[in-house]
Amino acid sequence: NMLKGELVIINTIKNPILRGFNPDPSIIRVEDDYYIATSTFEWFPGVQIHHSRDLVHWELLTRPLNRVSQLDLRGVGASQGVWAPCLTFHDGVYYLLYTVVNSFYVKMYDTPNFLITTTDICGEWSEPVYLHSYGFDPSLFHDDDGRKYIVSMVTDHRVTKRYRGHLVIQEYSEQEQRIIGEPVTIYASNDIYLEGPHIYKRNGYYYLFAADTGTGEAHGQSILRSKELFGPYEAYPGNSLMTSREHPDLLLQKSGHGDLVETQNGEWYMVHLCGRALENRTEKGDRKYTLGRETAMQKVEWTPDGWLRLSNGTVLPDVEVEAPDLPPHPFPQRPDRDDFDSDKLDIHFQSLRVPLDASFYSLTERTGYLRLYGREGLGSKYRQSLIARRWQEFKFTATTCLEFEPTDPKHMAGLICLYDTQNYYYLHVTHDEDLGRCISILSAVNNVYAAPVGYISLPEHAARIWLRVEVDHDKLQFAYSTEGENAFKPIGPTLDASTLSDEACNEGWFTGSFVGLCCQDLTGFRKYADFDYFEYIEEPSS
Ligand code: 6LW
Repeated sequence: NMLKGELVIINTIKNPILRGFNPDPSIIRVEDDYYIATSTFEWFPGVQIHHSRDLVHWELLTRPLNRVSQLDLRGVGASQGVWAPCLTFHDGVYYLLYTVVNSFYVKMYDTPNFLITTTDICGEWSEPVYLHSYGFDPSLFHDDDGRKYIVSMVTDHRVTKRYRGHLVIQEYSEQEQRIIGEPVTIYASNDIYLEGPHIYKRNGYYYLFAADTGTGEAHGQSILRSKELFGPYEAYPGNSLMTSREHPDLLLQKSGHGDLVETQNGEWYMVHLCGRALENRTEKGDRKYTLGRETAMQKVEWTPDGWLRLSNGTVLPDVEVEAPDLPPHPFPQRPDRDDFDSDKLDIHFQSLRVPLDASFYSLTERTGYLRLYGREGLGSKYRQSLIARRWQEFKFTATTCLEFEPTDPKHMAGLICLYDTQNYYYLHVTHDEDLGRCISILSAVNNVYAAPVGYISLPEHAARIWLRVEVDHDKLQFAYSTEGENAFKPIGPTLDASTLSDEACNEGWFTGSFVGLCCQDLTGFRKYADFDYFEYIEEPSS
């Protein structure tokens, strides 16, 4: 870092650049602007797009799949939904390809792939064009002659019994809005499994850039090349050009699933997914990743013989990476507290599978409050009244204050830490036949439910109840107050936050943990809760 008078200019990229659940990054540059798209699975709106002008500072800009006509995830399971977007830009048009996984547990995976376009990345995107259901991780390549090709990863065992997965390429007709080419296999191997493919053309070579060896701790990034688009592709000597698989001590584990970008000044960078384990270890082991898979960036360079390598001269991803020669472009700091004064929900919130039903929430019925009308239970894969944001650091505190007058045990509202429909810790206000209005914790660990403190009655005069959660690595502690923000007292035991992780959750393993607000009313009488604010304060890890 350089010190210039009072102003500190940060000229280092600090990884991960997109913290918390932000996997499968795909990057483009459009003149001086950089955009990264990441996967969102069962969370709505679909696909996160972050923006930067210096590769150091990033801001969440938009989520393109924001209408039910484009994306309706009702019924999809945990970690299904939107996988691995591919963002490209050509002749003034932004193209986004993605998979919507409906089932992934049978031999015939149901993985329809779609394409949407726009000329304004922050504006409305088109309705989806259906491509095929032939595998996943589709990527669009715009060849110099104007033809377009889609390369995807195919795992259908009916097609080839010999391979766990292979990569196929097919021509796409923009005019006809459909695939027109027969699939041609451009990579197949029984040893190294490739996915998340992208094709680039440079100095007479087609490069096939793909993730290798799954998305866990053995993950890596491979590169192959050919003079012909349809191959044969020759592999980079030594295989993975980046991996942390032999180095469980590195901060950035699971590194792979990369995409490349060239700056205005001819420097090259690779974005890739990574994971930070709850505990740093020197040997491999059963480690948990509560923050899910995140996005990092490395500096790369082309060798004289036309291969790509990390600029640090190794295959290991760095935490601190030399920033490009671009003017610093920081974004304004976001407030920690959302007072719900706007008539729109803050961009950091997402809902499950579909948008909140307009008739089941309001930011205007009571000024300065989020009113959530109770809806389906937390196990529902259909219409929940729930908004949440990602955990982005190992240590954070989230606080809310609500007003809620439940009159039935099936009325609940409160503060939730959750991974999916089977894994959460829920501090909530509810009604008990003996105690009246009361507070309790519901915990779900792989569908096994517990109420670690039972029901604690709340004083009748207390209209406002403050709820708080403090997470510190694998420790999760709830607290509440009926006397204002300075009178919190812990409630319940310290809970095990590591159960909310990719590794611990049985149904899904691709997302990451969230914290948020929700309300249930199974009686159908639309009991509502008024939330005055939501505050999320994290402690950056070193
Ligand atoms: C992604 C694919 C993968 O689409 O995980 O393990 C999927 N492989 O590349 C979700 O991130």
